[in-house]
Amino acid sequence: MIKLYGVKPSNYYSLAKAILLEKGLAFEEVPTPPSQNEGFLQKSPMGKMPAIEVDGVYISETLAIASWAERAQPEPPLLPPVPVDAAKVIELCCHLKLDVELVARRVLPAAFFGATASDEVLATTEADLDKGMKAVARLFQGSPYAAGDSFTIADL
Ligand SMILES: N[C@@H](CCC(=O)N[C@@H](CS)C(=O)NCC(=O)O)C(=O)O
Repeated sequence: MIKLYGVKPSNYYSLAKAILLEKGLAFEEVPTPPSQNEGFLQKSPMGKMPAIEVDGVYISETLAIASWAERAQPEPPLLPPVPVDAAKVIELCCHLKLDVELVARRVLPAAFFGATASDEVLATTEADLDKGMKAVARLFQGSPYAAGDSFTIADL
């Protein structure tokens, strides 16, 4: 049985869970907060969630989990069959993760948890986010790689 480590408020945990659900793979959720404890670092080397366990092997990073799931359970596909199209879906995922989500994350504590962000952090985040959103918008123009006829990892 596949095990999914992490906790529900995490968007990345939800992403891994959605992949497993879409694939119809049976799994057990093991509530585990992110941690720098040795035990968790063996599952996820940065101490981040999610991680999954497959036959005693731990996999962290949601794109790695998606890559494993696509091969372990090809149906329903979450990547297009044509290699260049599959690469474009992954490209879109990378820009969403690295240039939008990871940038916006800088100000999440201020947005949701009562922390304060300096004017400098707010200004650089806004500028970087604008750039990231424009990059994603370019990839979306006329693109079948997300919000198209077939459901892909980029939709998730
Ligand atoms: N690149 C990672 C990101 C995972 C991630 O950032 N997880 C957050 C929760 S949403 C986390 O565990 N944060 C705790 C920490 O950074 O120590 C992935 O795609 O799985």
